[in-house]
Amino acid sequence: MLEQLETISQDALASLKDVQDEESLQRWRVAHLGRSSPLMQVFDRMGSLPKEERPVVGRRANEVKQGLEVAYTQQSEALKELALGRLLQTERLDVTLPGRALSHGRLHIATQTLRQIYQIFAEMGFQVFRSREVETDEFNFQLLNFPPNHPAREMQDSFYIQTGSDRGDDPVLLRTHTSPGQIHAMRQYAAMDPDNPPPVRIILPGMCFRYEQVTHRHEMQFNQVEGLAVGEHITMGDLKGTLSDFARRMFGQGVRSRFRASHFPFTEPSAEMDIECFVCGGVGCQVCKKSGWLEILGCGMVHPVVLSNGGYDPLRYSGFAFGMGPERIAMLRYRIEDIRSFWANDLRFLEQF
Ligand code: FA5
Repeated sequence: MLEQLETISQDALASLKDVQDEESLQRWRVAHLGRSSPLMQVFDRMGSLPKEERPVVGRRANEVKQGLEVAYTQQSEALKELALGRLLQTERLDVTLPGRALSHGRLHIATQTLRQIYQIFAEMGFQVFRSREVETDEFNFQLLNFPPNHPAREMQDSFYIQTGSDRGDDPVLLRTHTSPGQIHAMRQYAAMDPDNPPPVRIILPGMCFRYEQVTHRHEMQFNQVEGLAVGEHITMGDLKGTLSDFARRMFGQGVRSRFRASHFPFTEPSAEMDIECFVCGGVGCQVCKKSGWLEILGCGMVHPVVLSNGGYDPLRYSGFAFGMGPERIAMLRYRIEDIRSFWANDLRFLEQF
C-alpha cells in the first residue's frame, strides 16, 4: 500500500507539470484529488488493512494528499501569473498616446449678457431680486395699474394657464414682463418696517412669456431685466443719470443716449431710452431703420398707485423703474440679426460667443 501511495504521488506530480491552463488544472484536481481518484480509494480501503498497518499508511496517505494540495495551489498561482503576463503583453497601455481632448463648455450668450448687466448694476449698488415666473393677473396687471379690460393689456398677449369661473378676474398666467416683481419686492421690503420702509435698489432678471407672433425681433420667451429704485427724493434726474451711465458701461464710454416720451400704465412720466446707432454713428442705416437711434429699454417714475400697492406712501417716497431685454441688447452689441437664434440651440451660432 505504501508503494502504491508513492506511485500515486509521483504520477500526479509528473502529470501536473504538463498542466498549462486552468481547465486542465481542474481536470487534474478531479483525477488526483477527487472522490474517485486512486488516492481517495486508498483512504476507502483503509478499513480492510491489518490494524497495525493502518496508522502508518494513514499518515503517509495524508502526507501525499497535503503534498498534492500544495502542488495544486502552487500550480494554480503560477497559471494566474502566466495569464496576467499574457494579458499585460496583449493589452499593453500606451501612455504616450495623446488623451481625448475635453471640449470646454461656455455660458450661453443670453447668460453672458445677463451677467454683464448684473455686474454694471452691482457696481452702482443694485442687488438681484428673484421673482416668480408664474403670476396671477392681479400681480402681472392689476396692481401695476392695468385694470381688467384695460387696452394696454393688448400689447402683452398672454399665456393663461388657469382661468375658470372660480378665479374670476384673477386668472393665473406666465408673466409677460418682470414688472410684477416690483410689487413682490416692495411688499417684502416694506414688511421689514411698515412705518419706515427701507430704500429699494434692485434689479429683477428672468424669463418672460408672451403669446407673440414670432419674428426676427420677437420671441415668445425672452429675458428681461427690471430695475427698481425707491426712496425719498428720487427724481427723473436719477433715472436718466443711472441709465445713461449703464449705456456707457455696456456699449462704450462714447455712446450717446436719449429719452423719448412713452406710455406704461405703471410709470408716470414714462419714457423709452435709445442709444445712438453705433453702426452708422447716427447718420441713419438699415440697422437703425434710418433713424440714427436704437431703442434699448422702457422706463419711468414709479406710478403713485404702484408705490402704494407696494406699501410705500407716494407722498413721502418716489422711485424710478426700467425694463430691458438682454437678448435685444446682445443683438445690438454683436449685430445678431435674428432673435430666434438664441433658443434654436444651434452650436454653430452659440460657439461664436
Ligand atoms: C415692458 O415689458 C415693461 N414692463 C418695461 C418697463 C419696466 C417699463 C419698468 C417701465 C418701467 P416692453 O413691452 O417694451 O415693456 O418690454 C421691455 C423690453 O423687453 C423691450 O425693450 C425688449 O427689449 C424686450 N422684449 C419685449 N418683448 C419682447 C419679445 N417678444 N421678444 C424679445 N424681447 C422682448
